[in-house]
Amino acid sequence: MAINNAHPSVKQFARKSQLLRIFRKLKPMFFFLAGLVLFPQFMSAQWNATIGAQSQDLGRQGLAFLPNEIWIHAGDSITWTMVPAEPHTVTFLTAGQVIPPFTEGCPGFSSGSATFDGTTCATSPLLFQGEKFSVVFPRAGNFKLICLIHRNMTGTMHVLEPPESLPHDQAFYDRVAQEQSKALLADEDASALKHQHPENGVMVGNGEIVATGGGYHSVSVMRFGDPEITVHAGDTVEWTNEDPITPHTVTFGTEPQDPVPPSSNVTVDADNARHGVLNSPSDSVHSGFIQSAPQDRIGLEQAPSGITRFRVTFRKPGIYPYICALHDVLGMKGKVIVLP
Ligand SMILES: [Cu+2]
Repeated sequence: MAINNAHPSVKQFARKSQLLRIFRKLKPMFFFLAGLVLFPQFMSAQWNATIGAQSQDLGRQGLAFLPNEIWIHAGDSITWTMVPAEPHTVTFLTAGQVIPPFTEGCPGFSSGSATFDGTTCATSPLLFQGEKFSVVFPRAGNFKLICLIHRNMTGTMHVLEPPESLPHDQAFYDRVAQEQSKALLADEDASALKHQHPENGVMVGNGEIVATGGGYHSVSVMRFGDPEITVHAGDTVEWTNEDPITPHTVTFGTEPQDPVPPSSNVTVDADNARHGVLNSPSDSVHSGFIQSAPQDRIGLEQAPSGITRFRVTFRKPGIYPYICALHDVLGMKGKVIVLP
């Protein structure tokens, strides 16, 4: 039928049915767009954040969720990407849950992604450089984020109901992450040079805790202050950990299976410092964890003072290499040269 020559009502009908056909074709798209306008909660967003920062020589580690405070809508997800060589976890415990050891998870681990609404804990396994972990937050709430390995590495995720507006966009968080990462790595207070040490004294790491509105960051210098020190036979060298949280070890010879306790040939001096004696460069001695005391909290039993010092007396000349059993992969190694 030639529509142009047809009766007006026939033309109208043809146009209507044409429109109807177009509408039918576009109907799914139309309802989808209308749905997004009327119910924005169905349009879940995906946010990005990073974990950790490090200096080029790996010696300075920013132990931090960057940024550590993010506002999102219920239904949104956040993907964390690992920057440093030092491993971390992305962990959301339930309110009041006792922090479990990282080897056990909370208990167990989610691989790749998890959902967290505050009722059941969720944790990634140890995450290594370049790995990602995503968490979907289906319900509104304010949720604390922790790393199971590092104390004072915390954050807060604010999950809001969709009618509430979000204060920041992804570009803001990217900028904050970059600035905080730079600030942590540039922190001058966490510097070996600022601290005075007695003769034959070696600093074993150093660090600082930084608070933000969302929680804590910390920076740790994973290095021996004087990586090479020269003494004489009969001298004693003293190592002191000045990091507020990170444990380190001073390990000569064979590395023990469990790095936490000292080796059996270590005694304790009157001032609570651990002490070992080496008769030859082929002997082994291990400090165990030397670490500052955990932070005290009112209402909880006070923590005992930390065991932060380790001394070694060198009986014979020689070259004595040593490592921190926890951070040697980051380059935390030293050497004692013992002259006659
Ligand atoms: Cu260490």
